[in-house]
Amino acid sequence: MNFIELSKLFHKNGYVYIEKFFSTALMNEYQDEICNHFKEDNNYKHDESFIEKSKTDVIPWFPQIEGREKFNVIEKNKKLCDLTEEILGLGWKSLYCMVMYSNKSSNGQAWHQDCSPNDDGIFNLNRLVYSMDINNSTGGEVCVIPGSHKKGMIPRGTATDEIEGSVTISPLKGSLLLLHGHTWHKVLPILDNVRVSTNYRCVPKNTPNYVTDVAVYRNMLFRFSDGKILANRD
Ligand SMILES: O=C(O)CCC(=O)C(=O)O
Ligand SMILES: [Fe+2]
Repeated sequence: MNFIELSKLFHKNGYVYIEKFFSTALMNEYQDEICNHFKEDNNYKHDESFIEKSKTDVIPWFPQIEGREKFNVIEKNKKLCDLTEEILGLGWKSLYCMVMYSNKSSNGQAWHQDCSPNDDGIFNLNRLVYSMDINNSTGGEVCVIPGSHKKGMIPRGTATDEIEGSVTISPLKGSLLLLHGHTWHKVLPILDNVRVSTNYRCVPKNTPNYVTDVAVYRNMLFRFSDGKILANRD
């Protein structure tokens, strides 16, 4: 695995997808821990108006805040840290680990950017870890627009309008998707399975911790900290 080449691909396309980054044994441990947690609590944490307007049907969980130490293993993984440094440079920092859980037959996530693209240098990096296979029978594949991290704000439209040039990624168990926060991306509807992904978000040096507080959807700007629609775009 050549980290310099992977970093070049990331900066060119706004994402890079790598299979077999993590062992199956580790992925099984993650998947079990996550599924056990959601067996007890799979209520939506976002309010109804956000779910309706964003067409985002996902339940976030921040296990490290609850002291779940297993989730430190990937954050400290040397290979992941070295690749992150190759991409973001010295002085990058972890933000948090966010598990995303979706029930069967739920909507996935509409097209969005995780943060405002107004300043090229201010962005988050999603380090998405997949502890299960995701494909066209489970649903929940990830769609990205290559190079869109350099194209400014995602075009206005309804939450679900299609965008030309989309590439669909079907992540395998053990894979890693590094995704620039300005890249236009979405998650397809979930079919006959629950869907789990774990995101180790991080940022380059001198980036504010709240960088992902306002996400950009085709139909609105949404602020998570107080659950407010900051602007309508449709
Ligand atoms: O769960 C995924 O595959 C992608 C989720 C996403 O949009 C994100 O973490 O920013
Ligand atoms: Fe996202």
